Formats: sequence, C-alpha cells, structure tokens
Amino acid sequence: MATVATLLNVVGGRGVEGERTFTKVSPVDGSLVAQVHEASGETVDAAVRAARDALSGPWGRLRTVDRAALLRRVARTVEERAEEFVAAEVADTGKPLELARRLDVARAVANFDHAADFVYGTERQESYSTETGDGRRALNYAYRKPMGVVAVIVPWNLPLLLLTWKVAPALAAGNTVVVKPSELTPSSATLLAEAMAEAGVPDGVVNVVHGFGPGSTGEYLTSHPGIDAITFTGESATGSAIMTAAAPNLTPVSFELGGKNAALVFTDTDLGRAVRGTARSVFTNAGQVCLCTERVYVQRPIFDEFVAGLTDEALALVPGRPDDPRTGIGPLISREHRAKVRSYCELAIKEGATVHAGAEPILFGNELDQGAFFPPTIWTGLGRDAVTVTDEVFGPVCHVAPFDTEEEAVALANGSEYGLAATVWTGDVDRAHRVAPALDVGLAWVNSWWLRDLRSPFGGNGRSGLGREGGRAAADFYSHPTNVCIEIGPR
Ligand code: NAD
Ligand code: 6OD
Repeated sequence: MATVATLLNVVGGRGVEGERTFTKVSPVDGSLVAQVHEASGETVDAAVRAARDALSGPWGRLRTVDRAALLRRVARTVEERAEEFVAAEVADTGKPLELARRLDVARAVANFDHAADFVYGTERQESYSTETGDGRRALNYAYRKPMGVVAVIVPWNLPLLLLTWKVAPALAAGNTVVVKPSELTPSSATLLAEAMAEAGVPDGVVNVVHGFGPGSTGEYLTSHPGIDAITFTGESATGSAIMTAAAPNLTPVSFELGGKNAALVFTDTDLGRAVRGTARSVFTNAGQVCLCTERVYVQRPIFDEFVAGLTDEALALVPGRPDDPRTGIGPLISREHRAKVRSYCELAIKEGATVHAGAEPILFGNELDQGAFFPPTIWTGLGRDAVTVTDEVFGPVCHVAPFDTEEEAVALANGSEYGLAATVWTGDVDRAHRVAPALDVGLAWVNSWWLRDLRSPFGGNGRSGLGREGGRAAADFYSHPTNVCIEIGPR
C-alpha cells in the first residue's frame, strides 16, 4: 500500500499542526494520498510575522550576488530531488510521470535559474539629468526595493510550476513569501519548503499555509494587513473575491485568471502541424492549463479534414495510470471537477452539439473507476453564444467551428469576456503579423503553443487577469521604486 503523507504548515522553518485536518485523495483511484493540517487564522498570522521578521534577518542583509547564488542552489536542489517532486506532483494530480518530469519539475528548475539570472533586473535603476525651465538642475534616480511580505496563492493544475513561477521572482526581488497551495495539491509546496531550507534559504523566507479559500486560510491570508502584495493564479471569480478581501488594506494584486482561448486555423497552414499542435493545445494536462484551447476556428475549405484529423489525435490519447508509458492523458483533478466537465458535455448536447469524440466518462472495470478520468472530447455545430462556447470548462474539450474570412476569424476569437491566449496557424507571414496583434489577448502564439521565454510578459486581458508577470513585469510587481531627486548647483 502507498504511504499516506502527513503535511504540516511551515512557519518560520517549523512544522505547525492545525486544529483541523483534511484529506487529499488520488484522482487516479480515489486512494488516500495525504492528511493535511489546515492553517487557522493564528497560524496564518504567525506565518506573516515570520515572513516579516525574516525581512530584517540574514535574508534582508544578503548581497545581491549571494541572493542570485542561493536561488541557483535552490534550482540545483530541486534538480537533485526531481524524482521526489515528480512523485509528489503525480500523487496529487495523477498526471503522467513523464509529463510531470518534462513540464512541471523541469519548469520549477528553470523558474529558479531564471530568477537567479534576473536578480539584477529587479534592482535596475532609472536616472534622469534634470534641468527645469527656470534653470534649476538636479539628478533624479529611482531604485527598486522589495515589496515586503508577498502572499502567493496558486491553483491545482500545475501546482509546482505555478508556485515557483511566483516564488522565484518574489525572492529574486528580495521579498519573503507566505504560500497557499490549492487544497487539492498540497504536496509539492511542502516539499519545496523543505528543499529550499536544504539549499540554505533562511527560516521564515518561505512559509506554507494549507487550507481552503473562503472562510479559511486563503481568506485569512488575503485580508491580512501584514501582507504587502498578493499574487494569485486561479479562477476569475476567485480573483474578484480576493480583490474584495484586499481592498480594505489597499494591498496590490497581480492576477492570472481563467481563459477561453481560441485557435485560428487558416487554409494556408501546414494542416498536419496545425492538427497536432491544436491537439496538444487542447489536451495537454487533460485540458487543465489556463492556456489550453477550447475554441477552434477553421477556415471552411479545410474544416472537415481538420475535424477528422483532430478526432484521430483525440482517440489516440490513451487514458491510464501515471506510470504506464502508454498513458497519453491522466485524470481530471477530482471527481467534483469531472462532474462539472461532464455537465458541460451534457449541456453541449442539449445546445445542439455533434460529438466527434469523448463526452462520456471512461469505464476501466478496475480501481481506476474510482478516479476522475474523462476522455478527450470534440464538439461541432454550436452557435457563438452557446454556454459551452463561452464558459471556461477547464477540461480536455473543444468546440470546432468554421469561418470564411480573416476578419470574421479575428472577430470570433475576440468575442469572449476572456483574453488570455490565442494561437494562429498560418503559412502566410503577412497574415501572421496582421492577425496576432489584432487579437485581444495577453499571449498570441503563431504556429506554436505555450512556447515560453521566461523574460516575456505573461498574463491576460479582461476576465483573464490583471497585470503581467515574467521578466521585467515581474520585477515591477515584486518591487517598488523610490525616486531620489538631488538638486545640483547652477552651472
Ligand atoms: P480557484 O480559484 O478555485 O483556486 C485557486 C486558489 O485560490 C486555491 O489555492 C484556492 O484554495 C484559493 N482560493 C479559493 N477561493 C479563495 C478566496 N476566496 N480567497 C483566497 N483564496 C482562495 O482555481 P482552481 O480551480 O484551483 O484552478 C483552476 C482555475 O485557475 C481555472 O479557472 C484556470 O483557468 C485558472 N488558471 C489560470 C492561470 C493563468 O495563468 N491565467 C493558470 C492556471 C490556472
Ligand atoms: O508558463 C507559464 O509561465 C505559466 N504561468 C503558465 C500558466 C499556465 C496555466 O495553467
């Protein structure tokens, strides 16, 4: 029998029990993964104080060059303990081992390496030689300082990737953090705190509090007056709740939220590449990536061929155990989430969809039937206002619709309250440069999907987010400038 972990909160380097515990079960077969200690209001308060104290301790006195070296050591420690991270991530999410290795853990390492490279960027200074109309002269310079204690709240879909995407730049800028992982994926955050301590990160710099959102740890943290900034990734509705909780303290927020991302496929594309790329963008991580495509628009002459190709790709993805090398798609995160995805499938059919693949839960005839598997699903035939074409489903599903002109394609893609990501498949370079900037999204890919340069700005428009992170945008969010103006005598 697999071991059941006991996960404590991590406050000032110490494991702290909660008054209550909750269970984490595997989405593969429903088995018990962990008993998790929920952080009370007092524990959250202690975590914020520990993070505040750490700012004036050895961490706050580290030279920039040493902070970079420390972040690099964290990257190496995660790399050395990669298989432990893979195991933690797979236990919580049920995703294929290979995916956890190649994507989640590899990106955690890259996030820390990138943060080490970028430490100096967080301290960049701007300066101006000033001469006013009445002849006074001054030197203005602005330098950036850490915000202080940053609350980091992350979802369950890419727990370690998204956590490190935020923790690494927050630390690079000199902050300390209190982290709240999703109640559905508590394991890798706890392991990360341990690995960071092993790498030499001082106690109190990274604190982990477990629990839920409203009326629990998440709400205690986001309404805490000792928090200097909140970075959050999750649902748009949760973003609104956090903004409300943050408002009395005027705490700055950075939000990466939901999406209903479009792919536009033009007749001038390499069809095979577009089909394979779209399949990847729809079904990766069982469709549970904020960047996943859920709306596909295909130019009419290639519509039928595209749908047939995408259906073949969907049917070739074998659901199964994380450690089975044949597994092409893992389970959804929970049976509750599967019920939501399934209800959208039922609704799509009521709304008049034709189903080309999937739509019904899979039956294995073994213990996997206690899991949360759902097959790759493709619909056609819905109107642009159908609920399943406008709502984010966050599962391995997409709707494919035809279009005739480029203008129509852009209008369809932009006809969403969300504005996170889009993909354009075309062989025409002029079209690529016309269409991609016309899309009302934070991230537009051409002939690719989720190809990342960690220096580039990441985030969404409308209901998809507030602000950007990554590179310079992260430096701006995780630090604030003090401008110094020194008057210089007359010439
Ligand atoms: P969620 O919003 O339900 O939960 C995210 C985190 O917020 C969890 O840790 C949860 O416990 C916490 N939380 C919930 N309510 C809270 C509250 N009132 N106050 C404080 N914390 C609260 O999201 P989820 O279901 O875990 O993740 C799926 C969603 O995340 C999807 O909508 C997806 O699109 C989005 N997402 C967006 C991005 C992006 O970069 N834009 C990335 C990943 C996921
Ligand atoms: O690639 C990234 O940096 C990133 N933040 C991805 C988010 C994926 C959402 O599920």
